[in-house]
Amino acid sequence: MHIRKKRPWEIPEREAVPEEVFLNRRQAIKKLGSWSVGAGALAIGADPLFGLLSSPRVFGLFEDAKPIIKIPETPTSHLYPAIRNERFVLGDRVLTDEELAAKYNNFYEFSANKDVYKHVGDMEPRPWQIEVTGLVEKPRTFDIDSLVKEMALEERLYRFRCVEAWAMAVPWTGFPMRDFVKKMRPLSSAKFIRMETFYKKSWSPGQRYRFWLPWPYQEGLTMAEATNELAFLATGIYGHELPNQHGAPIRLVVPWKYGFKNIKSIVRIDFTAEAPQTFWNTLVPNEYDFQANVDPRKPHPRWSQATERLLGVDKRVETRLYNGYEEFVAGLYA
Ligand SMILES: Nc1nc2c(c(=O)[nH]1)N[C@H]1C(S)=C(S)[C@@H](COP(=O)(O)O)O[C@H]1N2
Ligand SMILES: [Mo]
Repeated sequence: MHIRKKRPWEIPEREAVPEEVFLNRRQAIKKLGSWSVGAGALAIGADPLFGLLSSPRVFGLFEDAKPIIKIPETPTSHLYPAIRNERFVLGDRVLTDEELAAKYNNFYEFSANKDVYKHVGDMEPRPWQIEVTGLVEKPRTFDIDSLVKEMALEERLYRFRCVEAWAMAVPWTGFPMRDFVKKMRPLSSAKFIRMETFYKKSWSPGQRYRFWLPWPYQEGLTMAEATNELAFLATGIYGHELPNQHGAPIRLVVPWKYGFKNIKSIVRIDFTAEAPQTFWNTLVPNEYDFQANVDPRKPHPRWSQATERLLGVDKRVETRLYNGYEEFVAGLYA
């Protein structure tokens, strides 16, 4: 095990701040909130005033007395942070600020704008089950915490590139999709893996009001892609469990593909013989194909993909083929 310096986002998790306390102390919080901006990553919960309260863990900046980052207290919380796998390094960029990543999301179930974090409050990441169906030896339903206990968690730093031409770099915690596929013993007839997000209108303004969209969100990979070393099922980010806006309690991370392939809040994993439908391909087939590999030479019909804007950085950088993961995945597409 490596001994390393504490990273800025590894601030100890602080205890809770129930909403009514915040509402009562709205003015004080506003002051603390602006003070926190100057203090960078320092958590508002670090104030001893708030240290007495408990669960769920909440930290970061506050807006209108609402936490931006809310971490559930769960039976597997003690497994975070996990040991970093040093094979995956960023190389050409630094990690994105945690709060920036938590405020600039795509999650159509909650919002079509970059204010997802304001609308995820009704979603409950526990209890949570993941149904594994289709062409496997033994279909099975996992409780999220038993699944996490069965897999070996690790941390990986990955670049991440949205099709909208912004990019970030974050530390994910989770396990290789390959390990999960092996555990399920797919039949030889299984050629694809289809994944599905929750369909629950009481949580999701998108599913209530944009009811004509092809819910639930679904995505897919070929079996070769799903068993590539890079394909990752993330249950955490920045050294703790995923907050809702990042796809709690489990989401896909395939860093050589555009962001929309990285399906969030998975409830079903289905092994299939045929290529599955996907949410974005169903909606706009000429703009979002099944493969969706990052490729600077292939423009989106409405914009160039040659460069990208790094969140929190004032300049654009050149987009790399397969988002810079050529050595891992080029063989898949030869
Ligand atoms: N269920 C679901 N998963 C989703 C999306 C979505 O709208 N719904 N958006 C995708 C897109 S377009 C991107 S860029 C990433 C964003 O992940 P992040 O918000 O954690 O950065 O989530 C992907 N996964
Ligand atoms: Mo995206």
